[in-house]
Amino acid sequence: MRYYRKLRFGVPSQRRSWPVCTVIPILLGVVAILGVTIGLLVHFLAVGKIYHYQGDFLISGVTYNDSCENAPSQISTDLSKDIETKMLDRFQNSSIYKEYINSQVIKLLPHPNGSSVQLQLTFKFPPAKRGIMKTEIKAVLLQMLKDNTVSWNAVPSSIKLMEISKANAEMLTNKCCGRQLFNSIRAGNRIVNGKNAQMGAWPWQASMQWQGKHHCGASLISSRWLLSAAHCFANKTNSEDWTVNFGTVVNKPYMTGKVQNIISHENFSSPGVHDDIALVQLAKEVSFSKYIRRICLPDAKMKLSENDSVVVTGWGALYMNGPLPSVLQEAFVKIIGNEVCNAPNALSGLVTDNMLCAGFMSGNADACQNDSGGPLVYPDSRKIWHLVGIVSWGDGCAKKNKPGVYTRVTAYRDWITSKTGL
Ligand code: 4AZ
Repeated sequence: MRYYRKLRFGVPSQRRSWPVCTVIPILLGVVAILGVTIGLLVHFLAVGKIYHYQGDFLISGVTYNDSCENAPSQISTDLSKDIETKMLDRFQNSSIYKEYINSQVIKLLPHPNGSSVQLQLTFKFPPAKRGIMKTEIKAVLLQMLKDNTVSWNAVPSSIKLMEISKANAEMLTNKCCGRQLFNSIRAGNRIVNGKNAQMGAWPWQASMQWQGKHHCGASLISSRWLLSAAHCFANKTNSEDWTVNFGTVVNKPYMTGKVQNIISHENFSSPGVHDDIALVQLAKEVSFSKYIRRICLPDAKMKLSENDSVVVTGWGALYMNGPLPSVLQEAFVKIIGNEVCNAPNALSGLVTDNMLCAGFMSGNADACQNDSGGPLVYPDSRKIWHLVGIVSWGDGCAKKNKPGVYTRVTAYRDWITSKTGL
């Protein structure tokens, strides 16, 4: 009887213990599924993802030709700048201003009856909004074109918009000159007093390596040619001793190239450092990528003004007779007029019209040993970069009243064409 009772009570008591070891895993399972579902929902509905678009529209009657591979003409720059300014203003004042990241004109190409304008746009929004966003972006662009049918001869009905991958968005600008991977300009002054460059920030910068060691800088100006300083090659004329490295970390290049030919300026003379310019021809064409791109050559007539902001980059000494960095350094410096630079307490008449000075009269930031041959670059109104100087010489590095001296590239524009056809 006692046994029976135990059995009778045993059954329900067993039932009561069943949920403890089974319900917990089930509960955990349900919580996990709920968690994943909520996670997915949040991801789909709330977490922003970056989306890239390519846009195109037509301009009637006027032929523009800016394939972006060479420096744009003033007329192309003016139109592109106007389109970029109005596009930015339109998106920032639209209902999708929070999703807008940036937009730019890539190319202006000749087209039967006029020109075609190629745009690239970037937005950030949750995947659920993909359909509506495309419609809204197109509507904003359409309205912009309707408002500019007269000023640009834009054909609103021609607007096309296509979502593209991140890789394709980067590829749109790979062949362009003077385009950084990210067009972010960070002010910085600490090269002497430079700071580490970001990957892809200065994709035309090359390291000229002599017998496998960094010796000078150079700038990629086409798939086959680099521009550097003649004094880098003065006692090192054999092209087989030289290799060209591209990348941000000097001894970890993205790519290495062999040198076929070095053309130093015929009139280069070492003591006074006149005509300190040289062309380096690669044995093989480089293929442009997001990290390896060319710099735009300035028009021979381009004028710089005193105090214009420019950037010098290189793997040169961190101070006079100091160590070399492994990460590319960048320094934001200012153009200094030749008259100021030639003052008796400064470089006392040694700076010719074919040279330019950049830096600060107070010292601060400057190029130094082994930066020679490297680029001094200037951003135009659209942040497209132009090679205005080649690091050439100086009295020490970042010394008070002794700014860096650069070969003035505009003065050699025709010499470059005569040797390369560029
Ligand atoms: C050099 O020795 C050198 N401060 C290059 C640039 C400057 C000074 C020296 C400019 O190659």
